Amino acid sequence: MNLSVIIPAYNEEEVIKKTIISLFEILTQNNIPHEIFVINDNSTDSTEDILINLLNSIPTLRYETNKGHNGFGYAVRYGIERVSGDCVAIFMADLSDSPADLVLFYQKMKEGDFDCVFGTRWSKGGKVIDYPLLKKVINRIANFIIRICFKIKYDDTTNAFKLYKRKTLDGLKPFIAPHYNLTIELSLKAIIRGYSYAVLPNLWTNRKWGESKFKIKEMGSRYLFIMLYCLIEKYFSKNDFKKRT
Ligand SMILES: Nc1nc2c(ncn2[C@@H]2O[C@H](COP(=O)(O)OP(=O)(O)O)[C@@H](O)[C@H]2O)c(=O)[nH]1
Ligand SMILES: [Mg+2]
Repeated sequence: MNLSVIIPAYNEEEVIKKTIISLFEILTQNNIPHEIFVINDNSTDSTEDILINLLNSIPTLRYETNKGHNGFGYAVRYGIERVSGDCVAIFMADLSDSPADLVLFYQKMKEGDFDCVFGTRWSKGGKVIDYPLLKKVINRIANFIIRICFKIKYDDTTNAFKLYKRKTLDGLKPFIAPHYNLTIELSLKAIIRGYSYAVLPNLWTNRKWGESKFKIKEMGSRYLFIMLYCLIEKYFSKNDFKKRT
């Protein structure tokens, strides 16, 4: 099972090299056939120069600049359209997610033949280090509302780090979300369309380098929009978009 790792990156000069090298090393040690596909979003710092240099030493690295509209969601969607792996991970450039967890996600998907593997940072075994307090309060409220509305037990829909089969992603189209809200669009659609998923605990560490691009004020209404969109699909679409077997 070939793995494609999609990394959206916007101005990550301080950390992108570390992220790629750690991923490459751990995936290679575990004999996981993979490609690491970085989507650079017209970064204005030296992210692109670093990527060009790394191409010489990391044989599984590929990068492209998304010249279209900028944004986390557009970058991830750009990647989804261009990867070739049987399964696709979305992984953050700032090394907030743990490369070791990706190996566990991959093994879980392979062993159980799951359509998706999702992480939780909040249930038993999951962990966060230096999670900003305001963000945490909003995160827990948002995930609680999602759990009630969608009648699910999974408590970390907003966690961006997830693993999907490529076929599953094909079944989640058309994609709507341009920004961070793509994270919940993909996972909620996977759940309501009947794709199987396993949940594993994962570790999230606040970035030690660079700056967060996430702005709650800009994203709040966008998350609500996508959540309502998925709710409408869940309750009114008569299962027209369900997984076909
Ligand atoms: N390609 C692309 N990546 C982005 C954009 N905004 C954020 N990212 C990446 O998305 C990931 C998460 O963003 P981050 O700023 O760390 O958000 P936070 O962890 O919620 O504070 C990082 O890998 C960023 O480089 C964007 O507009 N385009
Ligand atoms: Mg981050």
